[in-house]
Amino acid sequence: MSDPSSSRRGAFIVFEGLDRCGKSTQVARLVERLERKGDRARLQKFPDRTTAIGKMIDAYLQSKAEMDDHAIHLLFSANRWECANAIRRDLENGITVIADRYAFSGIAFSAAKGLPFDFCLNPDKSLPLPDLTLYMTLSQEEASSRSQFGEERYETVSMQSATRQQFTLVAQEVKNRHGKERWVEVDARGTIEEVETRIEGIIANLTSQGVQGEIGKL
Ligand code: T5A
Ligand code: NA
Repeated sequence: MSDPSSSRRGAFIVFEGLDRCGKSTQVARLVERLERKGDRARLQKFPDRTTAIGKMIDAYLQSKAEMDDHAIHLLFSANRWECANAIRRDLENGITVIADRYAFSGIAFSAAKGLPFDFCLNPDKSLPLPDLTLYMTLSQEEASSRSQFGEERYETVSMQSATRQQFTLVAQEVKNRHGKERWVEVDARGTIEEVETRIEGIIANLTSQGVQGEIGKL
């Protein structure tokens, strides 16, 4: 008899949300928790500021470099493409990949600056499709009160508010094209532990059992 678990692969789980909503905190705790349990998991941060492209993005975000809006948009996407093969390989090898932001940030932030939505969407098409995206929601008042808000380029109230509107369109696009079950909102209010418990409830099955079937395409 064939082992049904052999056809399972790792889950690709993405965390999204506006700046300072607590993504990195939750992603780090999740990966640690999985590893403590003995599961294989890997954190993938976007932008990945360690690559050559990532260093250009970092300089832009810190306002140490200026760039055309289209050009920086394509660099954010290129930064995902340079990581795409490693993500696929890990998923196929049964590793859970947890991403701190992904293409959805790319679309929402660039569209918020006024670039056409379709232009923002196109460069990321065919990237690995997340099995689940957790969109963390927090009011602007609460996000702005968290430490270091305002240090990087997009951390202004007007930019965050425009991005919040674009994320609504991105969510609709994902649900229409890939199914409602792939995009779930998480209330990011409350203590770190309270948010963690909410997240655990949502992803428990995905991380413990893996996923059956091919990796989809964005
Ligand atoms: N971007 C990104 C694009 O324009 N295009 C793209 O394609 C991509 C991928 C950098 C910017 O790049 C843009 C979006 C961004 O503007 P980043 O590197 O993810 O993206 O940004 P960071 O500055 O690292 O992260 P964020 O600002 O988004 O913060 P997080 O990760 O949401 O929040 P976190 O966990 O660092 O927490 C923020 C603070 O709050 C505290 C933490 O201790 C920390 O001090 N905190 C809490 N406080 C109270 N209660 C809780 N529950 C808390 N949880 C965390
Ligand atoms: Na972060």
